[in-house]
Order: sequence, then C-alpha cells, then structure tokens
Amino acid sequence: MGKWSKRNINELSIYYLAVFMLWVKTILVYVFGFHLKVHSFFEWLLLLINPIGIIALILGMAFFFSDHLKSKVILALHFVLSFILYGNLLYYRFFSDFITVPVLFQFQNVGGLSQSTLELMNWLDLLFLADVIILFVIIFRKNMIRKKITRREKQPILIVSILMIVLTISASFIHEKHLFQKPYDRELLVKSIGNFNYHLFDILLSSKMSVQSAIASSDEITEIKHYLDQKQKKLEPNKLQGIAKGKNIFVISLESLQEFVINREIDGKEMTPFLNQLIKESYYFPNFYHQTAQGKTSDAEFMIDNGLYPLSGGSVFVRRPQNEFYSLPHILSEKGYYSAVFHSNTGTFWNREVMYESLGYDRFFSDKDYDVTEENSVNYGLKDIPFVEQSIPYLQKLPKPFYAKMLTLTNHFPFILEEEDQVRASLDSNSNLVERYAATVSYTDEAMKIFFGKIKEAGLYEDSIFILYGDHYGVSKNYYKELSTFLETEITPAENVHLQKVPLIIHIPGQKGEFIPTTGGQTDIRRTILHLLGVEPKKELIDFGEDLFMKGRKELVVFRDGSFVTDQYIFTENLCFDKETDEQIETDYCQPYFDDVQKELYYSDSIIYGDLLRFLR
Ligand code: GP9
Ligand code: MN
Repeated sequence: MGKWSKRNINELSIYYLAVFMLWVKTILVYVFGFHLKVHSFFEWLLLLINPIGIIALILGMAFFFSDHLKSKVILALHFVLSFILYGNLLYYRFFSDFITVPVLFQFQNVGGLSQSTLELMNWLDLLFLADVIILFVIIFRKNMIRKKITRREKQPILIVSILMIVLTISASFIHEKHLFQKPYDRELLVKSIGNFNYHLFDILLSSKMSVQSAIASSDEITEIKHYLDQKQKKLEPNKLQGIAKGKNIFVISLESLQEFVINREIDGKEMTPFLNQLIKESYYFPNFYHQTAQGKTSDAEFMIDNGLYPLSGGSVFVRRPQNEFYSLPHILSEKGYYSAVFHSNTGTFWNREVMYESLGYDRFFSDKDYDVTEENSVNYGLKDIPFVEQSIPYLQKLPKPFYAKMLTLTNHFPFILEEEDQVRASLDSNSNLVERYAATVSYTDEAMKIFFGKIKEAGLYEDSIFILYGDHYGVSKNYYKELSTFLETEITPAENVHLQKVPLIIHIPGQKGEFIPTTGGQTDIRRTILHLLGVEPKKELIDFGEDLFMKGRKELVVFRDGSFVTDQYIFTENLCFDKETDEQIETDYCQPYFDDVQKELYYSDSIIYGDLLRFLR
C-alpha cells in the first residue's frame, strides 16, 4: 500500500485503464446481457473492436478540461457511459430491444418501468460499479505526484479514436450493405457499429425524422396507393362480407396473452378453459402474430385502429398524436357508430387521453370513471374481474351501434396475483415467472367468462360481435430458460418467432365458427372488421392489412425489426427457416419477400412521419 502511494501516477494511464475497463464491460454486456449472436470470425472481430473508438473518444473529451479536472472528468464520463450501458441492459432484459431516443421521452407518459424495474435487477449487477470504484480510488488517492497529459500525447489519441470509429463503421457497412437502410434492425446495428455508436446514430435518425413531416407532399401518397392497390387486387371476396352489418363491436385487448396458453394444460387443468370453449364457437386464427414494438399495448391498439405498422422506436401514441388519422372510429362514425375505450389505468399512460381524441373516440372510460381501490387493483389498475364488472353499466348506456374497445391489465409483467384471485393456481414466493404468468392468464380467462355472462344478462350479446386478441408476448427472452422447461422445448430462433403468436378470436353470435389457419397479424384486423360489418369507407383506405377471411392472401406478416413470417418461411436474425420443420434453409427462399417487407415498413413510416393521411380525399 505504502509503496503504491509513493509512486508517481501518470494521468494517461488512468485514461487507458478507464477505456480498457469500459471496453471489457461493454463486451461482457454484449455477450452475457444482450446475448448478441455472431455467425463468423469477422462478426466476432467487429463485435470486439466496435466499442473501442467511441469509448476512447468520449473519455478523451476530458483532455479539454483544465489539468486539475481531467481525471475527475474521466471518472464522470466513465460513470455516465456505464449508466447508459446498464440502462440498456435493464431495458433489454425486458423488451429484448435497445433503447431509442423516443423511448426516453416516452418515460413521462408511461411512468417508466416502475414496479417491473426491480424485478429486472439482480445482485450481480453491482459488479457494474466495480470499475467505477477502482477508478474512484485511484483518482482520489492522496499524496500522489501526478504526471499530466500533454498536448502532444492527447492529439494522436483523439485522432486514432476517430479513425477507429471510421474503421468500425466502414467495416460494418462492407459486411452488411443495407445496415443503414434498416435502422429498425437494432440488434444488427448494435452488433455491427456497437452500442454507443448506435445511440449516436439513433439521435441523428430521430432528428431527421422530425423534419420529415414538414417537407412531405401529397405525391408520396400516390406511390403508396399504387402499391396497396396491387396488393388488394389479388384478394378474392370474403363470403362473410357484411355478415355483422350494424352490430356493436367489442374489441378486447388481452394483456400479454400468447397463443401457447390456448388448449394447454397444467397438471391436467386447462389454463384457459373459458377461451378454449369460446374458440370452439368462434373463428379462431391459430397462426396469428403480434407485430408490436416499443409501444407495446399502444402499438397493438394503433395497428388495429389504423392498419399501419408501429414505429420502430417509441410509440406512435406518444410521438405523433397530432397527426391526422383515418382510423376505425372515424370510419365507423360515418355509419353512425359511437366509439369508446375502456381501460382502468390513468388516462395519460401511453398518452392515451390525447391520442384517443385524434383517433376519433367519443369517450374514454379511464381510472377516473372506475372505483379503483387498494383491494380491487394490482399493478397498473383494476383487476380484470372488477374491471369487466364495473364496465357493464357504462356499456349498457352507450349509444348504439357502438365500437367498444376494452383493455385488460392483470396479466401484465411481473404477473402479480393475490391469493384470493388465484383461480386455478396456488402460488408462493418460490413460483417462477412462467408459473406466475400461467396464474394471471387463468385469472384473465375467468374475467372473460364473467364478462360474457354479464354481457348476455345485459342483453348486449345477440347484437354484437367480439374480437379478442393478445396484444403482445408476456414472457420475454429474459425468461426463456424457464419457458423452455415449461414448454418442454428448446427455444431456437425459429421457435422464438412461433412464440410471437397471440390468440385471435372472432366470435359472431349465431355463427358456428371454424379454425382458420391463414398466417396473419395485427395489421390485418381492421380490414377484417370492416368487411364483416360491410362498411365501405368514404375515403380511400391506406393501410397494410389484408382481410383474414379472404382467399389469395399473401400471408406475409412483417415484424418491426424487419424479420417476417409467411405461410412457409420464417426470416429472423438474418437467417431463413422452413416454417414447418424449423430447419435453416438457403436465404434464397426468403429473398422474394425482402422488397415488400422493406417497402411496407418504409411506406408506413413515411405515412406517419409525413402525416400523409392529411392528404386523403
Ligand atoms: C397499461 C397497459 C399495459 O395501461 O397499456 O402496458 P404495456 O403492455 O404497454 O406495457
Ligand atoms: Mn400490453
């Protein structure tokens, strides 16, 4: 100890040590936190070098401070970069995605990760501070003779850092030519240019997007219309066209409900007995996928009302509420429909209060309209059973015909259920996340049973149709180990895509119903509803959906990160798989879809960023 304190300390070595430790930490997070998959030696090399330049440059900013501050600024910057890295890690653990600029702005609207955040942390995370503490101890040691960093030393360091960044970006670009054309493939970006460079690129991208609406013109929509006309032309009319003319519509968003729970038993007991029964009397779509991104529930809502894709970063609800939309409530109001949303969370969450007005809803029944107490609520709002019970009197008073959208909540991460609500499961503190999920799923199933019973009692059943859908996955990649044990199957990249299936149930009283195996997604729901109702919108329909009942469908479901699934193939992690066997096959099989996938995402983004629907006649 004594020996060490007498030593001279060269501030340059503090800098090198800081860069080195942050580099190692970043690589550890890449491998053990983000589970970034590399397929070749070149990709490994890229992964290893990509953080160095940017870390060296950012920490090198300390060189511009006065001598007595330099090492402290190195420490501060080191801490900030560690904080960003850790923030990303937590976000990734839940969303299997990387933070974008809009997500940061979204926090005030969604109340952060709150209760869920603690669940995502673990004690080992304290190691994140280890290098910060080491630096702190070294820098603040007393009685040391410091050798300052000279100008001759700092210049080459900064130049080399910049060259490293240029090298990283060029190498990434050479490796994947379309890298910057697919900014929504964030995994690929982080893998190639690195976590910190990705953030800078993302900042650039979101500033570019915000000017796009100012320069948009009506010509852009003509090209999009042409593409959509070609697509719709191939479809054959639906035999159910107009079958539900003039009926009320219930659209029920089932929080985090995945398809794998349907018709599944635990210890000989069905997880969702009510839904399993309902499916037998409904049109059921077992190959239906959620397509949500960072906007979660709000993304699903957005797709269902607009038939457009969600944004790659953030939620449209938060980012573009001022746009002009031609959404389901607008179209239905042309036929005299009244539209209302029922959701017991606060109205500001996902900016719903503002966005629902833009989307043309006449009324939003939020927490203010419900009696929400400690006992009858959990997590974000009312438990599903009191939620449906308290909604009935409001539903009875709605002007008819109506479109009622109801959003359930209890089956939400981290899946908390009090003992008295455990309808088909007994949980204790040892229950893992998947077991908790199973329990809240069963609770929501029970709530749906009560809901249908009450709707019948209220005399609202016969004149209504019911569309129930799972909004997105509930068990994220972070819990795949538990899920894999539960499902007794290995979760491969292809299996991960299968796991993005959510139930879609279309229940039309009086119709026998059937299993419809077509491959579809949430963007398809709007056209399906409009055809069932036989509604002809006054303005042209600009959306990317295809009626799920129609023959001749392309059966292409595009996910927001550019991966996709068709009736035969799966494209994910830049690899092509046979959907039937899950075997990896030549990319050539998936190639024919690439163009349409990029076009759909690009056109949808242009519509949203350019506010193009204002040009609709
Ligand atoms: C909360 C509900 C759930 O109101 O939308 O949140 P999400 O699934 O989007 O995290
Ligand atoms: Mn949700």
